[in-house]
Amino acid sequence: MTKKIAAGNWKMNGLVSDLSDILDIDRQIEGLECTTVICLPATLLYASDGDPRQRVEIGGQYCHPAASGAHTGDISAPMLADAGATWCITGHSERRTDRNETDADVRAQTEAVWAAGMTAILCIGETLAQREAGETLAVLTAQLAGSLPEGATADNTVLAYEPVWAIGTGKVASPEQVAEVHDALRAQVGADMSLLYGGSVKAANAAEIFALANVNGGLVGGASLKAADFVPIVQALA
Ligand code: G2H
Repeated sequence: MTKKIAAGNWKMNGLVSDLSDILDIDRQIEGLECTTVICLPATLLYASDGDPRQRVEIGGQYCHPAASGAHTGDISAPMLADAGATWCITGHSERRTDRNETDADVRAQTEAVWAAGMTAILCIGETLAQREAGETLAVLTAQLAGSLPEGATADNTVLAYEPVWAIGTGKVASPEQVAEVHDALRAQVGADMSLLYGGSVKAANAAEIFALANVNGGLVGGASLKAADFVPIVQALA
C-alpha cells in the first residue's frame, strides 16, 4: 500500500529559533491522515530532538555513504539517526549539481540510509534541456536504474520526482506532465512505493497535483519553511 507523505525540505535554511514552526505544524495537523516529515539542516536535528512533537517526523537532507571516518565537514547516516532523524533525502538535484553527486553516489548513500534504519526519499528529475529534447522518461529511467539500490521496498524508500526546471523557480510541472512521469514510474517501481512530486509545490497548486492517481504526496522546499504555508499543503493531501 502506498502511503500519503507530505515532506518538507528546509535546504540550507533555518536557525534554532525557527523550530517553533515545526511545533506549530505539529499542532495544526492533528487528525490529518498522512505522514508528515520535515528534512532539516544537520544543525537543527539534534536541537529539535527533544521537542514535544507528536506527528511531524524529522529527516536529514544528505548523508555520506560511510558510517564514520576522515571526511571533514561531512555527516553520516548513523549521525543523523542518532540526532533523531528517521528519514533522509538522497539524490536531490541541488547536490547532484552543486556537489557533482552521481547515480552511484546516490545509490551508496541510499544504502547507508537503510543501514542506519532510516527511510530514503530518493530524488530524480530531468533538466529543461533534457525535457525539450524529448528525453524525460529515458533520463528518469536511467537515474532510477543507477541510483535505486537492489533491496528497495515501499518501507525503506520513497521516490520523489523533481523536474530540475521546476525547483525553486515558481514553474510547476503541469498535471499532464506530472501524470505522465508518475504513471511511468509506477510501472517501474511496483504498486506499493510512494511517489512524491517536488518542484514549487504550494497551497495554490497542491490539491490539483495530489489528485493525480500516482501522486502520493509532495516534497516541498520553500513552502515548507513556515507553518502558514505548509499546513494547507498537508491539508490538501490528507
Ligand atoms: C524541490 C523542492 C523541495 P521547492 O527541490 O525539494 O523545492 O519547493 O522550493 O521548489
